Amino acid sequence: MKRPFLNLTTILFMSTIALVLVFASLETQAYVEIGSETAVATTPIIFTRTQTIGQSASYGVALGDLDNDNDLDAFVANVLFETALSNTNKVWLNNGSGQFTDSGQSLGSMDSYAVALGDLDGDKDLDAFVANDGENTVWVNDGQGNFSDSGQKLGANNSHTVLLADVNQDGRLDAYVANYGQANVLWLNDGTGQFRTYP
Ligand SMILES: [Ca+2]
Ligand SMILES: [Ca+2]
Ligand SMILES: [Ca+2]
Ligand SMILES: [Ca+2]
Repeated sequence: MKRPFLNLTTILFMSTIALVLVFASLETQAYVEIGSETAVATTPIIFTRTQTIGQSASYGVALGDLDNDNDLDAFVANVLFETALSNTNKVWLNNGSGQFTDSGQSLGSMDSYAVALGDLDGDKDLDAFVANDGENTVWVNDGQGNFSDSGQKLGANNSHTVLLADVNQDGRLDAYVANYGQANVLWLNDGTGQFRTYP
């Protein structure tokens, strides 16, 4: 009787070899992909200095489209450092290519350490909550990047930073203010940009 060309042992041996080759292929492919990611990750990221912006003692900055022209502008929080420097906060407008010009506004005269941008009054433009050494202030945007003082004087602490988030899930941005050497304060927004402490 003629023996089959491939017996069971041969088939098992060849299957094992095939599996080894498949896994070797997968491993090689994975190595190449990981190698590619490594190559991307090690590509140097180079920043180029293009512009000096203002000459104040600045402690904080937030970026957002303040004048609704689809580019990111800057709201800068300043403190009084030397008499030659202004401590008023500044709004710098982007020309769309990353070049900033002074909007000409001088917003407040307190020592400001931080600013957070968000639509605090629900009219679709970005307003500003400024953390000061003293009372915190809220600045309302007219939609063109021009800000006016809401008149609120929130707390009297040495506030160093502020974050905006809807902490009580009512659809309105609230403010978490971090104070230096004093208790931090949570301010709840009534939806019109008016804040009260919690609870
Ligand atoms: Ca803009
Ligand atoms: Ca607004
Ligand atoms: Ca507004
Ligand atoms: Ca809220």
